[in-house]
Amino acid sequence: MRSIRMFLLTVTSIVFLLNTSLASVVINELEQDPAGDEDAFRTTVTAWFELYNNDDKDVNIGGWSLSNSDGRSITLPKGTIIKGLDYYVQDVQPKWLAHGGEVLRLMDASGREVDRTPGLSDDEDNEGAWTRDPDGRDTNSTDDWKFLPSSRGF
Ligand SMILES: [Ca+2]
Ligand SMILES: [Ca+2]
Ligand SMILES: [Ca+2]
Repeated sequence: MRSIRMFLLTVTSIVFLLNTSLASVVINELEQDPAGDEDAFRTTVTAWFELYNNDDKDVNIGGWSLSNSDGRSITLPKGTIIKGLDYYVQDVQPKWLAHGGEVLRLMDASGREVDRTPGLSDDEDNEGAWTRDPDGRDTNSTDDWKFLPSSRGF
């Protein structure tokens, strides 16, 4: 019995490791609360997030989707390519990213979750943004993330 359990544990670990190593594209940065009043009439404030490709090969992220902590999601247009070791920025409606405790999730075209952020909060109304530091760092730890001056698209 014990050896079967050990075997299953090992298989589970290997599958987990394979899954994590396959996820070359990660959510890399979030600007939840840019400078400016999101609630102003005809506000021009734009929230955004940035993806980063940890692999040196291009990845087709068309049909991939992102879900916010409200359960709303957006789908990236068909044919969207993120180049190797490069960035992809997507603007979203003001407050689409919650200012408090946002958990953003990234799903591939088959709906499989490939990345998620820890709960991140930004209500400073300035250019500070949460980012992986260095870019793309993914050890499944909150220590991967730092609140730094935004680096949109780089
Ligand atoms: Ca900010
Ligand atoms: Ca703001
Ligand atoms: Ca950046």
